[in-house]
Amino acid sequence: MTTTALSLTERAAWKSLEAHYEKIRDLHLRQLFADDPTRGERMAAEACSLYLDYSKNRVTHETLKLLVNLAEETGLRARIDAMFRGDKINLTEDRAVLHVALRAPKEASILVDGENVVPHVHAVLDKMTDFSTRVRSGDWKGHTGRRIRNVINIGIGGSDLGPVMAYEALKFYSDRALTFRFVSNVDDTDLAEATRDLDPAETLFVVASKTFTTLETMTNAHSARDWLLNGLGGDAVAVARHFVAVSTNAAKVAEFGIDTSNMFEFWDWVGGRYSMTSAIGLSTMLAIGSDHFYAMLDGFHQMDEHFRTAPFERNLPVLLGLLGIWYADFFATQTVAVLPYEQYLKRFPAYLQQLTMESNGKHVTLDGTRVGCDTGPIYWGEPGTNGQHSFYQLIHQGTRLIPCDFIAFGQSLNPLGRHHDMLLANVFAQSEALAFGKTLDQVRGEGTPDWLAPHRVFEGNRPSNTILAERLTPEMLGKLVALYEHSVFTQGAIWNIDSFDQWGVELGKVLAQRIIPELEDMPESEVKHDSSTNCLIRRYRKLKGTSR
Ligand code: G6Q
Repeated sequence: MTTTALSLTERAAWKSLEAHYEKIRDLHLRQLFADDPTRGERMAAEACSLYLDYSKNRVTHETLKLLVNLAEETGLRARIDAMFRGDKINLTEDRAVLHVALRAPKEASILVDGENVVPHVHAVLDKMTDFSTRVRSGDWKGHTGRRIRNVINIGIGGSDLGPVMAYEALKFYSDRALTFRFVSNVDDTDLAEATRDLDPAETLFVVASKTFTTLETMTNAHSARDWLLNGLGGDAVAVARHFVAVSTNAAKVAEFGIDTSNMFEFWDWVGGRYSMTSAIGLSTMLAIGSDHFYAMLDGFHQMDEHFRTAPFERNLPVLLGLLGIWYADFFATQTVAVLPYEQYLKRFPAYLQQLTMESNGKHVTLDGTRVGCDTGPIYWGEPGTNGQHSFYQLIHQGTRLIPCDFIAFGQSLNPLGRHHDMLLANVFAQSEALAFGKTLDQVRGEGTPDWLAPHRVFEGNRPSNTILAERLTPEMLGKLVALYEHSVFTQGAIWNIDSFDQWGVELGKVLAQRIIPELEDMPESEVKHDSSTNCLIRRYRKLKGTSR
């Protein structure tokens, strides 16, 4: 058998990790820290002004060495090079994966099918800059001659989560004279609430859709157009001043009635969930301006370069990815909690859910065989300190092991007295409590009655990473997102799965298309699904009043 034919769990590096796991699985972080007083300093890495403390993980130096061996043996280096070179590493869709080209400097050259894509990227960025400057300055006027004061991004999935997350994360830097809303759900309420208090004469819609065929986005875009035309007297020429598109599909954009000179292009080598630095970021640029947007791109690029060039043992995304594999596949953990102690990052966990779970929620390897180990874990989280008063109980004292990523900044963007020290004291206290806990002896020593003592014990040995940086800037957000993008890449490469397709979202879409006419056009027709679906459809017909 050749090396490449080996499945992951047959590899020597994997087997060494299995044996090593048996040896250290019960080692307590208390012990590890007691044995090495410099652990907290040594088990940390810093790059691009991001500090990663990974010392509170259930690992030894040996563990890290073995994990790095695994990365090397599975060919991570070659996979990284293939991505940056523009190889078609998204095998099932036969596409290159080049979000890194979206933040490459002007002089860079990255070839797709023999053509340098970087000039195209910068041409679109120039066009976005010109447009956003005109909107922000009031030079771009609506149909009635009034300036734009409201921007509504209509998109879903990758065409929504990045823009929403970035808008929330960078609100501090945004133009507060403009109102931003994001409509994604086909639920009528989403669009109704987003438009209810706005004046159509001052509202710009950004229809963000790679394919320009997505059911939710197209339905919302058509209803938005109706809302606009109703408000502006029905003259269809108004659409040109109030709708722009972000898409790869010029034909569909024109069919919708948007002037393609108001279309901002991107390309099939940009995956939806990797698209926030493409024209999909138009709403972000409208909010924060082009200088801040370029600073964000620069942050992404710095982390891209770090990922591409740094040795694995000091490579932040690689370390984060490897630690994730250690827990998911050896400790059999099911989830990862992402806990930003920064209010502006409130949508970051939701964004990461798509990035991680759509990318690595796969059960077959690139060659189509079933994987031999668990792949992508479930990501979830909320900003701190709120979670401390709700679900942290389970992380501290429940029966499941939940690795946590704490994210915090040295400076608040809105300093208010003692708030920031209190916030940071809580991050440090949480990771300390998780790691070291409180023993029965300690609890008893505090005079706790015997019957109560077990309830007050914290076992500890609950792992976490802490990511610390100076302050949340556009550049820092870029670094942070790229850190996670590349940690997802690291894991996907080692699991040998296609992190860039999403076939799992297809079946539900197809079935919905089949059911829609059964609800709309043929309310009395016989339904031929399973008995549960039939029953639900009949009941819905009654509830909506189209059938008895
Ligand atoms: C992301 C996925 C998915 C996609 C949406 C929207 O990686 O591909 O979330 O972004 O389905 O697709 P459109 O941009 O084509 O409307």
